Amino acid sequence: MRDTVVIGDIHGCGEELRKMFDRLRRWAGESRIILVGDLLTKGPRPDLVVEEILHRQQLGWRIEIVCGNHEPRALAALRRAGPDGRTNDLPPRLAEMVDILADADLLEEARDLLRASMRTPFIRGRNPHWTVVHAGVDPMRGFEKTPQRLRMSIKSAPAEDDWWWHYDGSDGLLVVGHKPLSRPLILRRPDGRPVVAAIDTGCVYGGFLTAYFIGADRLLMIPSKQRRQFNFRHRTSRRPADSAWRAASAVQVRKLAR
Ligand SMILES: [Mn+2]
Repeated sequence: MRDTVVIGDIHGCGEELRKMFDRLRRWAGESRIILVGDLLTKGPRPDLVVEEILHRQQLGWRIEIVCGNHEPRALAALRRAGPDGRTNDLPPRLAEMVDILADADLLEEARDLLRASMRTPFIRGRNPHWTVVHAGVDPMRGFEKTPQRLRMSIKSAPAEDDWWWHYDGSDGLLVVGHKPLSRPLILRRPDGRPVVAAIDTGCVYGGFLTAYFIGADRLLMIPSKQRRQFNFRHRTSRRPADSAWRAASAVQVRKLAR
């Protein structure tokens, strides 16, 4: 089966990524798999994330990585750590990531993956017209005029509307991660077509690792093995009355059969 499958923020959750890839085996040969960014930081198994991606690529899987806001940070830390993985002048969480990668002898491979992602600010396709980008767009400016820095990092303050309610839809379907939600959010146009798919479901905070199939308009969710944390904002803001979009109910977003 051919499709384009987008996987949300992994954040060092290697075991969950391995499960996801196992479940994607029947699509992998012909499909395009896009990781939405934020691969290695925060979580316990950045080494397994690197191994899994390389292993599947060696099997011929087409896996592409869009740059998240954590990619430049992680790459800078790896560069500073040098070939021996020195961590003395790094913040603790990045030092831990470097240590884990150094123990697994994957420093160079991790650097190569991050460098490749930095050359991929977003990925676009047709039928339907879609764009995968890490965080989103400034709805006032539209995709083209939103600076890349903001496309990688836009997030509403607690009292603000999330950007997706005010996005005008002119850049087609946007598939994004970055803001952890307790459930994936699919916004639909009045005719039912999807216009936003937000698929960071906080795997590293004990939520899920979520994949969205663009062609099939379906979700696949892998439960996290991480400790459940409740200190992240996990809901979208209320739908403003002037938004043209509706959040799809659970019935409207079908998951793939197991
Ligand atoms: Mn992010």
